[in-house]
Amino acid sequence: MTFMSRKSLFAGALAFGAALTVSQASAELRGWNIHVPDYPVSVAMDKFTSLVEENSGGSVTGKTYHGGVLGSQPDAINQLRIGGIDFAVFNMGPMGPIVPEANVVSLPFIFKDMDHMHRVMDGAFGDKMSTAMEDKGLVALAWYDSGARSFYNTVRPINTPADLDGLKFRVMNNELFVGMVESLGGNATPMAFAEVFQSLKTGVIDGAENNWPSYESTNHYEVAGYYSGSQHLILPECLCMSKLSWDKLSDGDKEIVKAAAVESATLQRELWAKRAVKSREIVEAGGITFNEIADKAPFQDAMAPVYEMAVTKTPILAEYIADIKAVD
Ligand code: BDP
Repeated sequence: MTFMSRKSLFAGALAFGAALTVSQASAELRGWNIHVPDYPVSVAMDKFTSLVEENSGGSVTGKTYHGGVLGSQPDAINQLRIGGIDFAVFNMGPMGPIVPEANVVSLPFIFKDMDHMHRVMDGAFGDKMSTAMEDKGLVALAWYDSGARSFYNTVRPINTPADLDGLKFRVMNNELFVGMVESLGGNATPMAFAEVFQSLKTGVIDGAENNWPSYESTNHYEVAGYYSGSQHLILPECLCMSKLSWDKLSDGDKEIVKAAAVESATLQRELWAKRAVKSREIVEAGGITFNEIADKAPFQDAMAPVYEMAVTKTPILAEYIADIKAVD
């Protein structure tokens, strides 16, 4: 064998190797996630992909890109719809601008507590929501937890709506959340999750709202030390797949993916409950000032215009609100 032919053989082998890598890479499902790798959502998403890989004998593989490296949530929802990413865990809050029916779970105080939210989402209502999402190119595989969101800020404890007066709060991308803060007398600005820490630090905003684990994992507690237990939003999160990616799976693989998603949600909910306790301990040890809100009625009463705005824009929400209220 001449030197030349050995060289071309080597080049051919390299090209073959590269082609293999490319086709393997394109077969791997890409997952978007906003959270740091040790967050309950992240650990559960890793469980999801490992179950899928194991149970499909490696014919379906996936990798989740944690920490929001694939972009902000509103962008990622659109990317998922066009198949730019294959799966993701989305908070249902920023889902409303794409799936108007989803706004029902973004109505403040709509759920009595986490257990009520589970009963609703795990029942017939969850299926209704999935259908509405599927019409928009999003296949809802399972529902994850994200606790209850409360207000926090750099200035003072919030005990009554009047305490929001003059304060500017970051909200997730949904006009309902702007309405929510403004109906309480504060100012609101939608902003990407990744920008909140710096904006709190530099005073671009005075506060935000989130659950204990996100308040802790983002270090927001280090710069906004007043956390007030308003618990105004209990938002489920969705492990979703792009309908375009879903439709490419065989029936057998669909079953495997769905079962893995449901199993990952069970793990996520267990991890969530533990992390909520741990995160609260961390931030309290870190010196934050926490206050319970003794009387939440003025906050709830102030939400009437938000409900009205939502129903006027999407009349079917009246029926959805009744569905949720009918679940004990
Ligand atoms: C967290 C949610 C995450 C949201 C984030 C936010 O898990 O999906 O992006 O809040 O406030 O609790 O943007």
